[in-house]
Amino acid sequence: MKRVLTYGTFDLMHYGHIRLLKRAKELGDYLIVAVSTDEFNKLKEKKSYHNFETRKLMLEAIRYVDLVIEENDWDQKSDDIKKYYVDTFVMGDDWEGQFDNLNKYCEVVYLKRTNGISTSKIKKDLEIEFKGV
Ligand code: C2G
Repeated sequence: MKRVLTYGTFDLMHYGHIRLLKRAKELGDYLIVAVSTDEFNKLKEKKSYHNFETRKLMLEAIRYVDLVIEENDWDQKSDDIKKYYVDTFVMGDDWEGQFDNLNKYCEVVYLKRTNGISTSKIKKDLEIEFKGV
């Protein structure tokens, strides 16, 4: 069984996230997603619309996802790779090169980011659409 691991905030789940998760799953048989806790989001200077529990619930409902774990800090990745016997670590290519150090533990794959969609774009578009409503 080939095990794949990825990390993220996954706020306001959109098709860019879904496409990433789909392609990550296609690299193996079992996909683990580490979702940033609200506390870690503060460290990432990300304010998410949905809290951790909701983002975890939404990820668990996605057919490509087999297990959702917490992401609490930047440095847990190598421990997670060992703990879950991960074969492939995956991130979108906006992170290209940032996690190459993990290739001493497992394969590192960067997948093309989906253009034209992002959580911040959704927030901005809605702000414009509903300004003054
Ligand atoms: N993503 C994508 N296409 C988009 C938006 C996001 O492929 N249009 C990918 C990102 O590249 C990332 C994943 O979806 O691999 C989750 O994106 P975010 O929730 O924005 O995660 P991020 O804030 O990048 O956190 O330790 C790693 C961090 O937790 C990653």
